[in-house]
Amino acid sequence: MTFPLKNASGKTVCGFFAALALTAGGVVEAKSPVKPVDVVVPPPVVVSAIEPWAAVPGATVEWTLTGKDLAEARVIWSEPGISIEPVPTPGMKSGKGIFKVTAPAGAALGVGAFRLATPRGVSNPTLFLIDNLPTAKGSVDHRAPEKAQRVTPPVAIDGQCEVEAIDYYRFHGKARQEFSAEVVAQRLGSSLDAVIRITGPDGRTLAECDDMEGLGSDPRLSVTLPQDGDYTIEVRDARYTGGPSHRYRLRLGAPPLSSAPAPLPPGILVVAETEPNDRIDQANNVAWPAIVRGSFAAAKDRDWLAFDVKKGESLRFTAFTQCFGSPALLYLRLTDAAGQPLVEWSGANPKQEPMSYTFKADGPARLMIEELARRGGKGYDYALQIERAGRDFILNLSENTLNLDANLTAKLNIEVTRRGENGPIRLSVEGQSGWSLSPDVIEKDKTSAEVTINAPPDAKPGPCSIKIVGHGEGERATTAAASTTLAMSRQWPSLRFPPSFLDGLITANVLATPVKQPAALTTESPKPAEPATTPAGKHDAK
Ligand SMILES: [Ca+2]
Ligand SMILES: [Ca+2]
Repeated sequence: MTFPLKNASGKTVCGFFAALALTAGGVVEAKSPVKPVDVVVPPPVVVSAIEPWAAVPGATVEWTLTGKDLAEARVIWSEPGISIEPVPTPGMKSGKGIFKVTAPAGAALGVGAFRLATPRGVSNPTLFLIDNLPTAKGSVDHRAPEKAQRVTPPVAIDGQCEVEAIDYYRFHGKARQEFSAEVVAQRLGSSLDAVIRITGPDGRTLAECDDMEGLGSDPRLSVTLPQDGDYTIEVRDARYTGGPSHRYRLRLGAPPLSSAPAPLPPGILVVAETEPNDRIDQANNVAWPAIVRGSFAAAKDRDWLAFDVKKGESLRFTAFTQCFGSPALLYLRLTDAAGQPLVEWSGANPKQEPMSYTFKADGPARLMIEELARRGGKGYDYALQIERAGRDFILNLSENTLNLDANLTAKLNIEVTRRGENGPIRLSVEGQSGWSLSPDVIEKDKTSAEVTINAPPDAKPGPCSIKIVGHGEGERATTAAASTTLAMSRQWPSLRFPPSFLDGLITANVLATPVKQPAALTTESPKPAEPATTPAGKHDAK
């Protein structure tokens, strides 16, 4: 529900799915970077590299994972549903693992994720690409123009930028050939802020790109090759930084990855704008609450909507564009039936609150939607949520991976953004019975809380999925599942829009044989353990 949300590095993150699935959908700034929780048991399983960094639809590939404690690791969850099976490899060190990866033929290209578990705990989510291109391994000695790695597009290359270095690739191109290149790095959680440049056979620059709108800091370029000959692609970091956290996947010669809008959750009325609707008298009728999906197929497109409102009613209009890869920014103008402006809104500032308005009279209203700079074309898509602007709140969690300690507990912080709802918020754990939080209420007016999650004494060992839900009090009480965009921003500080399918998902792990954690992990003075006999299901949201 927080969306967009500033993360610790000041970039914007967006929880599309969760934002749409719940009543909340506002633009909110986090109060402050969340203080790391001192006593959470760190995930023992960490994946630092995947080679190749992609699964291929309809094919099986073999991944080599590099990381920490990968012995006995198995994949407990993947999105989309991909088979990732360990290949027993006698003699392999625990820092490496081989996995056989099979993606369904129809899997959509884009970012996927998985989690590993070992008998010692579960990992954070790890990101990879679903990609239909074959992979060529990056050379380690191609950091000078004369050492450019020879490649044959269409192909993808997994590489890593080093400090103050440029990676060079060379391919043979034909005159009038349409050619595109893109780097997928930031979108997979890499620290690399990639820049790409293509030079022709004569050494002249044909195109250069640092950040492509809608792709965060990842670049993409498309050119028509002017002549037959050898072309050179350069990849570097915008600040010339580098190292193991600066990995990338370079896609050459294939159509760019789709920036199609993410699929929407069921249960919300989704309507598509229909042309012609460029004039106010052609407005599409919309019954709200709804999400309107639209696109600016050509420059200067303009979409008008019409809907009924009552005097005193407050509506909120939340725009979604760049969080799903669209380069568009929206400009909105709410008018009365005659076209007299009531309020205007521009998406130029990502930190801006969504547009909301309290109507002063009954009657039909109109909404004009434009691209901010009147741009258009393929991929200039948007979604616009229209809902009642009520009193509500947004919860955001510091953790999305909880390895429970010997007391069957783990700690986490909850940030609360109150949008007119200042009362107490009761907390519950959904997905498993008998789990609870202590304290289980965020007090009136409080905007943060440190809580302990408690598994019941008979909790089944192993990983499980849970959600944390907040319940307001009073007549028009709202309920909201907690977002985990803060946790994802901590794991991937450069990732501008964490995958929406991960938002709100928490994996908790109960050790088969709980082991007391070393005291050094806590900075607090020893306290009696929380009773493991917290009444089961006391606040189970059912
Ligand atoms: Ca860049
Ligand atoms: Ca239109």
